[in-house]
Amino acid sequence: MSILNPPRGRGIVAALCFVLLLLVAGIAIAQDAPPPLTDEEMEEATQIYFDRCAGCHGALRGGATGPGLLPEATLVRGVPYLHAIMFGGLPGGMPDFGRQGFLDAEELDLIARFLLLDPPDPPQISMDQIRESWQVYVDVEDRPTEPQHDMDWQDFFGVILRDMGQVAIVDGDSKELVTLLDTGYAIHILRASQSGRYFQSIGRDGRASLIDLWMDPPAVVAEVKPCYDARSIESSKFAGFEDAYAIVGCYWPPLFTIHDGETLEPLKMVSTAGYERGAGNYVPEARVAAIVASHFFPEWIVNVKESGQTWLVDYSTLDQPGQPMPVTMIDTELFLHDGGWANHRYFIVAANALDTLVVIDAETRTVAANVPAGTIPHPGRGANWVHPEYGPVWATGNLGSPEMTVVGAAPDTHPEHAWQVVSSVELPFTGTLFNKTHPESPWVIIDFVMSPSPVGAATLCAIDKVSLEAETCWEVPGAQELGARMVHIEFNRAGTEFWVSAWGRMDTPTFIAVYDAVTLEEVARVEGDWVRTPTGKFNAHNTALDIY
Ligand code: DHE
Repeated sequence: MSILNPPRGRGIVAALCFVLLLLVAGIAIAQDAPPPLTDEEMEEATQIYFDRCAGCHGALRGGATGPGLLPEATLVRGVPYLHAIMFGGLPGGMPDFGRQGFLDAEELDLIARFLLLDPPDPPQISMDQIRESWQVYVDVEDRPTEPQHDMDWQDFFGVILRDMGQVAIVDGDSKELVTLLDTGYAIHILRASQSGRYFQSIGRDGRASLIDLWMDPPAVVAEVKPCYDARSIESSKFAGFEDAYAIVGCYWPPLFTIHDGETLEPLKMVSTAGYERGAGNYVPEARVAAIVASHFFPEWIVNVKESGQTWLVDYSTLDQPGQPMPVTMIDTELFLHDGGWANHRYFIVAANALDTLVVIDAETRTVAANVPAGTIPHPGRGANWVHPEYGPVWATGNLGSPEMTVVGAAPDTHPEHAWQVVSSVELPFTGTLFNKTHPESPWVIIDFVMSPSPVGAATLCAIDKVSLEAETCWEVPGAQELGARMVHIEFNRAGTEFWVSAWGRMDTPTFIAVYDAVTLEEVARVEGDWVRTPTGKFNAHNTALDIY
């Protein structure tokens, strides 16, 4: 294990010079008339854009996490500029698609030319289409009434194999593969039902799958595809409604759908297109970002990115035909993205492009505070612990600045620190996507997966929960050699170990590194031919009970 002292200042200066050069070059090579694309090129470019770019820049290219890419912005830059940015990436989180080998020179050129044209209209969807996509593979009455195997299913990890379109169920104890399941394209997240029995997965292609962990082996028991592009899924968790419903949050079309929790039967679809908070501009592409299930009311907290609103969607009347489904809209902030519970009461969501955290009090159903974070905060779900001086705190990493932002999170017991940044922990790299902790570990572990430096992307840091310093950072052996980035931390049920994925290319198996949660020694590697493009991992127990 080694402490790293990378030349951060020099890296930033070099990156700024690169951008400056490109800007100058962009002005020099600006072009007026967009070059034509054939029908085949248009089809290919639309698909690549949808798969690789729409998440950050929007299907309609209006911008959100990344800048808008409409012709008025792209024409003044020109093809070589756009090509260079897509090849090499940018420090604020723009991936280096070319350097990583995800897009070749021809594809980069095609996308650059595509970006000079008006965006094509993406397709809409109807309830009939959603119903047609719905499949129940194992009827509820044919499912087991108790676990059919002896393994500790509450300590199962659902591991996303992103580009394989698969979820691996891995035993947290033996670290053996239990089963491999086919799911949607580029699976994004898993969530667990309140009982922990079911994992729900959502793919970028909008395909939602329900995985029953009690079956031997665990299996996909139902599927539905309510949209073409999605990032979020959650189940109902309020007492009396455990496992009863599921909600899917879509990017395109911009909507959410509600499903039966045990069959995924589609019950409702609600558009989120609407008017932006404040300015009141109409936003046709107001996408659904993070969703969490309240424990205070039978409702989901649904964040609508481009209109800057948080909707409280009440599911208590869904089983009463003819009754209204109340939706309460709160004006919050533009560009809401990901977030998690603080102190099990406050949902903190990053308005990432505004460098702000919005705190929503789930008990009073109001905005408790807006907190300034670092540059482009990206919490995943964040990290919770009790600090001896500041009391309960919650922390996020930042994509664009080398720091972890720690926020006081207990207005009742520590009002003087509540919703204040009590520490900005200095880190060696930018590019953080995720941090995580567990009550049993003295550390908050943080990644730098989007660091433009290969060393940074292969590095993890452990931050002492008391001193609030990055006590130790280490480059994970073997990651760089495999061209892999260390991403997403998850603890086991007991909190004695944490797992981190080495996210590499589809053609090469990588590994998941397992560390002792106290000594930080690497204790195991999950390996095998099946370990390809692992990203997020979700422990059934910790995910069901929001332990992070
Ligand atoms: Fe994610 C969470 C959106 C890129 C892995 N990601 C989320 C959430 C949103 C989101 C809205 C919160 C869901 C919730 O809690 O309900 N992610 C986006 C994007 O729009 C973005 C920036 C670009 C895109 O095209 O998708 C994006 N995300 C990525 C990645 O590149 C990652 C690393 C790998 C991948 O899947 O492509 C990635 N995102 C994750 C993971 C989580 C996540 C693992 C859940 C973290 C957790 O611990 O809960």
